[in-house]
Amino acid sequence: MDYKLINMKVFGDERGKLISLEGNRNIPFEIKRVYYIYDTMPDFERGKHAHKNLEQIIIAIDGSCQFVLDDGKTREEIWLNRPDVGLYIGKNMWREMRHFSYGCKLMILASEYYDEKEYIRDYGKFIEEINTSF
Ligand code: T46
Repeated sequence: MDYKLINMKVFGDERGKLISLEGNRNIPFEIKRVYYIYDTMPDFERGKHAHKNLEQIIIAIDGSCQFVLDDGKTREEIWLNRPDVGLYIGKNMWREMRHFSYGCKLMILASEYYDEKEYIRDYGKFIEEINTSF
């Protein structure tokens, strides 16, 4: 399973907390794109796709949600609920996002520019791709 949770260094004092994210330093790739997701209601699910050529770090800046991660052989559930923990997801990993808390805000750092062509949005095709490329 090509994913891991990364604990970010927190600079905290009586004024509050600050976390710095730097490409090729505490983020294990060059950051080409940043996007964020908010206002997703608890009954809705997102994701349900894989990427052929994309690495990402996802941080729950506020609130929580669950990620289902699947490499075609194993399926695991991860809760994201801390602004100081980033979820790294490598290439060829199916992901689903669900159980969004009210007010959940996710910030995502991506290794590539947006390219719809490199999404695999069909689970059957994902399994086919995994079996043909390995
Ligand atoms: C992922 C999870 C965690 C763009 O035009 N540019 C972008 O950079 C992105 C990310 C999306 N879009 C468009 C494509 C769709 O028309 O925004 C719309 C919603 O995207 P999508 O349905 O793919 O959103 P999610 O939340 O299902 O998935 C997103 C990312 O697409 C995906 O890479 O890993 O968040």
